[in-house]
Amino acid sequence: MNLSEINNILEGLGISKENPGSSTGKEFFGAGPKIVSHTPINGQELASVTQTTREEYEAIMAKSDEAFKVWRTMPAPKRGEIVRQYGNKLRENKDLLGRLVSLEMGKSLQEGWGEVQEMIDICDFAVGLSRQLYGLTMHSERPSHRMYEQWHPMGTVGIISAFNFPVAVWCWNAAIAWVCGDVCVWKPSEKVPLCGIACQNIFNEVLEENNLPEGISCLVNGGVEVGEWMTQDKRMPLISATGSIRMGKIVGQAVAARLGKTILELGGNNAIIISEKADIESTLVGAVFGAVGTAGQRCTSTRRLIIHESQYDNVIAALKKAYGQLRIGNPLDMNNHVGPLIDTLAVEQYEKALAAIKEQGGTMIVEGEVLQGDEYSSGCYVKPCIAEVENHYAIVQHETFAPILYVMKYKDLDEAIALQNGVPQGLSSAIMTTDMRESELFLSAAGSDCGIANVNIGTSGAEIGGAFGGEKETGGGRESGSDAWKAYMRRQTNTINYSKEVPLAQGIKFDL
Ligand code: UN1
Repeated sequence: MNLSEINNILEGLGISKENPGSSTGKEFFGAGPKIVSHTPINGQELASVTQTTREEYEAIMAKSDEAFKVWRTMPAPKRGEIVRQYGNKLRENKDLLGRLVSLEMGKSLQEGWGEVQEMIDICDFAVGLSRQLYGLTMHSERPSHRMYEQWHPMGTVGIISAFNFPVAVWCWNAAIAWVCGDVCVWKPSEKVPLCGIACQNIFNEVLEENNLPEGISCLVNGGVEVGEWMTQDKRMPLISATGSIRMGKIVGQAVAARLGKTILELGGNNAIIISEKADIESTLVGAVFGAVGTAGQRCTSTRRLIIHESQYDNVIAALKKAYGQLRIGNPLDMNNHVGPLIDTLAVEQYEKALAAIKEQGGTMIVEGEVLQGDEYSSGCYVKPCIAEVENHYAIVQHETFAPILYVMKYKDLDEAIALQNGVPQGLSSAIMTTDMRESELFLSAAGSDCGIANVNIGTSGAEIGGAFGGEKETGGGRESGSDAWKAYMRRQTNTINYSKEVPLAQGIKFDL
């Protein structure tokens, strides 16, 4: 990677060296202090954005409120048309935006492009959805009465996204919220602010070409303080937040205190059960990609393998071999499997976790280390590692956002399911088996307690068509496909009387 390549990516997406970080859609403004973005690839400074000030935030909220009044009355399929245009612009910008994601976040180029593909796919999904925001019709108990329900837009949706999916997760929320008639204010992670500028730039073009009011898509930047303005703001009926469980508890409580709504996508502690009836060859791909892909920084990353005792030695030998072949380095180089962690703080967490594993009684099967040398000059590269542990260790119960894979043995499937469920988080889970009885038990009410439960594929790499999210400390929110859209709208029940009589419900008599 060289400087001219970086400049081409930034320039191509309309990003300058110093970017105002607040936008209502018409233009950018910014008087606040700078947030400087560095690439974890080699530590180089990329560009800066300004932090949103309170005055700017107020201006944005005023514009989003105005825009909502227009946007909510536009027919949903017309809103879908705007989202279709945005999706098309993403198609045109897929290469550059994917590169920026890799550059700023450090994930592999394929995964950077994959994220933009997810954005395009959710736009397509949202376009179709814009003609399908269906309500139900019910039979009234009263004669000549009709009952039905309809879904109305809610207002301004606050979106707080995490560094690990700098563009896709915002778009899952925004594309659906827009067709639902909501307007959005997005606070990207302060670790990847340039991705936010790029997405907003692309949206601003659509806004201008369609002569739409500013405020449909707004951008704010900053840390905890800006997040707090949002969570405490009664003008935001819904906050959708992705991040750590710690953050989610703070956001959830702040929004609940004003009886607002939340969609929370928090940590995972995802396990794959590898049964004695597993096809080991295909199991390995899902398990290794799940554990080391994105350097273990997905909510859906595979953290634990629960392996049948009869397969244990086999699987461990195959894992050791696979880990020995992993190429770690610049994620823009397509030959590498594993890129850097997001920053040196994440590296510290990784080191702390390694120490905790040993302290709590774990045994390293593949040792971890922080990599040194020219190629690793950012200090953000770590070696994926594997530890044999017991499920109850505090460190195993906790999500470390790094490529650390825990392995443990089981004898019978009930025990394996209990181990899989025996953590505070409940996002993604999988079983590798060719036995139908095993897979059905895993998917039954007595099986996995997670929001996502897969058979013969790993825990990561969910498609946009399904509802994405998890139970327990993962927060309970659902985003993306299926009927996740309902969380972005308010439901209204309507009863219409087309007779001259006024029969009361439950047969109550009230004669005047
Ligand atoms: C996340 O890790 O925050 O299932 C989202 C996956 C992706 C989304 C992950 N489609 O791995």
